[in-house]
Amino acid sequence: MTDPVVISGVGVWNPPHQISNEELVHSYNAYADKFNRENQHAIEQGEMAAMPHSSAEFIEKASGIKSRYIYCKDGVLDVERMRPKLTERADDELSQQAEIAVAAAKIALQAANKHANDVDAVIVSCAYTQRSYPAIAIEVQQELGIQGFGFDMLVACSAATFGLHRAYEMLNANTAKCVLVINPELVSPQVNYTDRDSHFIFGDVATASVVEKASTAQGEHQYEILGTKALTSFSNNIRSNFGYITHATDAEPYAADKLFHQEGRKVFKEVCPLAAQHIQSHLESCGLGVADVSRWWLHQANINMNTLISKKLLGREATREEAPIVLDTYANTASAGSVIAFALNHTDLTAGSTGVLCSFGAGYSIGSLVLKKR
Ligand code: CO8
Repeated sequence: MTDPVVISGVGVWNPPHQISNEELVHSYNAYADKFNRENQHAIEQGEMAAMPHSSAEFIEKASGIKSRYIYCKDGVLDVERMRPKLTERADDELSQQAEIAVAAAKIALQAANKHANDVDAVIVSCAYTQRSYPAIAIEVQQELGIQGFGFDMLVACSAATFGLHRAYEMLNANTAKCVLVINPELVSPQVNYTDRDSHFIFGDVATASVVEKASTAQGEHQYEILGTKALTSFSNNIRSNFGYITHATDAEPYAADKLFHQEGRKVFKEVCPLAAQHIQSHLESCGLGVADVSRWWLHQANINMNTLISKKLLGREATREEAPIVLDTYANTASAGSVIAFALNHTDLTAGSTGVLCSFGAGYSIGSLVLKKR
């Protein structure tokens, strides 16, 4: 008898603070005015460009984002700082990223009806880890009291789906019995809040999923993984040059190129067709077609991208029930977006219903899972 791999529980941990578009735009515009005043002479001489104003209406129309959660609001809206003000923690204190990972893991374990001692592997997979070693996953393992092993993975926008892929393979290879895949997306420290093109895009969150064999699963809502598919194709259109090499190059470690930056239009044009093709061929390889899919848990970078991808797949716009959007409250949460969409919109499907969970973005990277409700 086959014993399929299932996602048996999923959890979302929301940070304590929120920032609306209006608040963000107010502080950005005050920063721009200050910059323009301080550089008035050079701007008038044509030696530098004036900073244009941002607009809450533009942000909502161009992205679907209205608000975002933030781990630490202190400092972000301060025109003298324009970045969160976090306190450095001592080596013997729980790191910020492990703290939010543990919070999400506890919610997922409860949903899966599991205890930490049922778990034997931890994957922390996200866009950034706050240090290289010891791995955040091992710190989480220690904090939760898990026996076994843990490791970190970085795949930007597709970190969550690629992490779930690895868990699926570990279960099928019998190298683990119950895997926690955690996505602590603490991205606000990498946002350039003085950049009009990207200051509004991101929010913080942590998500977690429990992956195990159906024979051990006790969660109320279980989803069998029918198949996984990954694709990467190198692109510089979404990039951050922050890294340890800067210590040796004498470059400014926090210059604009060391933070998130992108060619948003190019990303939009190039990634949408890639993602639609990828999903179509993944469904075919599982012996399914788009008409068999009841729900699309798509990456949450931009509402217009999701509309275009669903139009390419379905020949019409998907309804919000078919393809849920969480961008309005969460913004882009790097790899966690499709997992949030899944976590908040999976309990109502009936047994046998099929759904697609798919991420797309930086790398470029695309990762999908075809799921069936048990
Ligand atoms: N306010 C007002 N006007 C603005 C603003 C603003 N904030 N920004 C731009 N404009 C203006 C522009 O100047 C332009 O004016 P004009 O027409 O006069 O030149 C006009 O608005 C249109 O500008 P764009 O063409 O740039 O606007 P778009 O409609 O393309 O929207 C988006 C911009 C929203 C960025 C859009 O291109 C987009 O979402 N593209 C896809 C981006 C994407 O998916 N990126 C992936 C993100 S990466 C990721 O998901 C994870 C990465 C790792 C995590 C990183 C964490 C920090």
